[in-house]
This record gives sequence, structure tokens and C-alpha cells, in this order.
Amino acid sequence: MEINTVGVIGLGYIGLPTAAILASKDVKVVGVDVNPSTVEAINRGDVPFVEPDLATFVGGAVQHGTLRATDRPEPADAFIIAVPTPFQGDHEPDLSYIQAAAEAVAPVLDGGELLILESTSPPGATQKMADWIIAARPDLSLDGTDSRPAIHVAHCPERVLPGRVMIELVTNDRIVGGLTPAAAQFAKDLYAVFCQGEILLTDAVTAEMAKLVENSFRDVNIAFANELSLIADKLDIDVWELIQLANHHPRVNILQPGPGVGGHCIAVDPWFIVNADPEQANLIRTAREVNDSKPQWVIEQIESAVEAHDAPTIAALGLAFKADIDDLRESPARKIVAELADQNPTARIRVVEPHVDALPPELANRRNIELTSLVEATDSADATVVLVDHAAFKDVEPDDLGLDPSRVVDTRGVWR
Ligand code: SAJ
Repeated sequence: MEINTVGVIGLGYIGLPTAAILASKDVKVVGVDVNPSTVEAINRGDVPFVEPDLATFVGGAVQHGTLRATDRPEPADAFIIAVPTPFQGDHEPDLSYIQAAAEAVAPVLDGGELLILESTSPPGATQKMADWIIAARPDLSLDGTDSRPAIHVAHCPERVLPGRVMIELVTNDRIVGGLTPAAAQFAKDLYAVFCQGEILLTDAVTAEMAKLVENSFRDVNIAFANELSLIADKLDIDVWELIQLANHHPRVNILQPGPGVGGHCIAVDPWFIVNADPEQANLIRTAREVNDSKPQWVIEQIESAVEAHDAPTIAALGLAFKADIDDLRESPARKIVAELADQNPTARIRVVEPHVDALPPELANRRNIELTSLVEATDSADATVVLVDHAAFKDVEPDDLGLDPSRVVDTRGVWR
């Protein structure tokens, strides 16, 4: 199958880098997004969020004429759908963005196109997407066994790490699951345009599960570390030393505890497995619950460190969901600061986040929270809580800040 034009539906953290890297290989890419400011920014050659090297790729491709953005799909040889799949209600996957994308693409199909779902999806979502397209276009088919022309549908989950997206898009191995073997092969040919890793073929449901399983594996292992941190606290031992010692065993590799699990994937994807098989997915559900309950435990630790003060000053170091990035979305640190302020209205909270210039709205609105420098925040604070292991904090000695170790709650072990 010859692919000269690709429509990328959804120009977010995954869609835009994928569109830009394809366009850098001289594929003609039309990106589609429902947000007019995203479309305008990209057509100016700008990037609406921070990701190393992405701006260079987007700016270059727009200038070269291989990438442009618009608000509705146009005919193309292949489509990549990279829209959000959040959960709703009691952790039920919300496929409405996939359905909207399928229904937007259906009218521009001629038959013969390749359609790839990249969004992280619960088992069966790729088949559902195909069914929505065929429902809108009963003149097309999924296998071409009758006189109706076939469309080729596959799932290829993204696996790139925020902060390293432009590198990992090229170097990571990819899993491609086709609704048919032909669809998988066509999708492999498209990814081979920019991916230097291995491209492994399977069916769509196995590919969907592979992505969910990868993130659940990490979630379960982080939950193990978080549970150990609670047990170590009760036994009055240092969890960081404990993990370091245990990891000397050749077959043990315990991850690091923290204030909870953030980001848009690891805290969400395991629920898709729980939802698909609630009776069996006990370990996966419990791990989610352990990680989700960690922020409240951290709040209690801070409260007990300042219980002698009526109107304590608390320095909170870090708001991002992990080290050395500016991404504050779904961050346990942000949640901890907000809840701490709510539960302790007389406390003054000085937040240090070297990667942003302003507090997010729900924190900026509170009179008892302010964004300050590290030195200002820790100066005569009644307690200091480390919420993110940014290099900017690791590089400082607590002694230089005049910190009393008994008044530090170090959720990331940066100063041990
Ligand atoms: N965390 C810990 N302790 C650890 C490791 C991480 O508390 O030892 C926390 C982090 O601080 C953060 C959260 O877990 O709050 C998630 O961070 P992460 O670096 O583990 O992962 P993400 O969310 O940035 O990206 C993950 C990656 N998946 C895996 O490593 C299996 C990435 O490859 C995926 O592409 C991405 O999810 C995604 O989009 O699904």
C-alpha cells in the first residue's frame, strides 16, 4: 500500500509529535484538532506545549509545507487517531472522543485507507472504532470479502515517555495489532518510515492489552514501593536504605516511593483492565488504591510535623508530576498542596516550582498559597515537604538552607 498523505486526528502530546515526525520524512500530513487555538498555533509553526525538540520539528515541517493543521478531516491514504481516552464515573473508559473521531473521518473515506488507533484503549476499542466507521459508511467493509471496498484498521499504542518523546518515537519498539493481518502489515510499513525500533505484529486486542499491561506493571511496582514506605515509617527504618540494600539482590529491583502516582497514563490505564475483568484484577485494583491513598498519608505526615503551631508556615517543594518537567497535570504534589491548604486554613504554604512562573488556577485562587524561591520558602518554615525530586532540590544541601531534619517530610528521598 502506498501512503503519501496521512491525517492525524488529535494534535496533543502524542498526535502532534507523530504528525511532525512523519512530516519530517516528507509524508504530507494534515493534522486535525477541534481546538482552534491549537490549529492556529501549529499553522504558525508554534507548539502549544513544552516537549524538547518538538518545536524544531513542527516549525521545520510547517515551513517545508509537509505539515498543516485544520479543524476537520480531509481525504488521505492513512489516518492516525490520537485522541484522549479518559475514564468517567466509576472508572469506566470514556470512548466518546474515539467515536467522535471515527464519525468525523467516515465521510471522507473512499475505501482502501488505513486507520490506526493510537489512543490508549480498553480491550475491544479498536473493533468498536471500526464498527462506528462501518455504521456510518455501510458501503465499506473491514475485510473486503464481498463487493464492498475494505478499510484496514489497526491499533498501535504509543509508549513514549514525556520529556523524551522525539527520541523515543524513533528508538522504541512498537506493537501493532491489526483487525486483519493485512491491516497490521500496512501499519507496520507506515511506522517504519520513522521508527528504528522493532515493529512487532499481533492482533488488535493483544496490542490494546500490551499497552495497559506495561503501565499496570509499573503501577503495581510503584505501589509496592509506596506500601513499603508506610511499613518502614511504622517500623522506624529508612525506606530508601531498605530498598537500596534489597536491590543488591541480583533478581530484585524495587522502584522508588513517592507522594503518589501522577501523569495521564499510569494512574488511568490499570482501571481499564480492572473494568474489563473486575473479578480477577484484584492485585491491579489494590495497587491503584495504594497509590491513590498515598497523598492523604503525606498530608497527615505534614500535619503531624506542624501540630505544635497554630498558624504554621509550610514550604512545599515541587508541583510537577515527576522530576525535571513542567507538566503539572494529574500531579499528586498539586493535589497535596490544595488539600493541605483546604484542611489547614490558618497555614501559609510557600510553593517552590522552578519550572513554572505562575501557580495553577486552583492554587493561585487561595490566599494562603504563594509561589516563591527555594530560599524564601524554607526561611523559618515550620515544616518543609519535598514533593518532587527536581535536580534543583537535589543539588542543594538541607544544611545550607538551615533545615532541621525533624521538620522535613521528604517523600522522594532527595536529601537522605
Ligand atoms: N513514580 C514513582 N516511583 C517510581 C517511578 C515513577 O513514584 O519509581 C511516579 C512518578 O513520579 C510519576 C508517575 O509515577 O508521578 C509516572 O511516572 P513515570 O515516569 O513512571 O511514567 P509516565 O507517566 O511519565 O510515562 C509512562 C511510561 N510507561 C512506562 O514506563 C511503562 C511511558 O513509557 C508511557 O508511554 C506513558 O506512561 C504513557 O503515555 O502511557
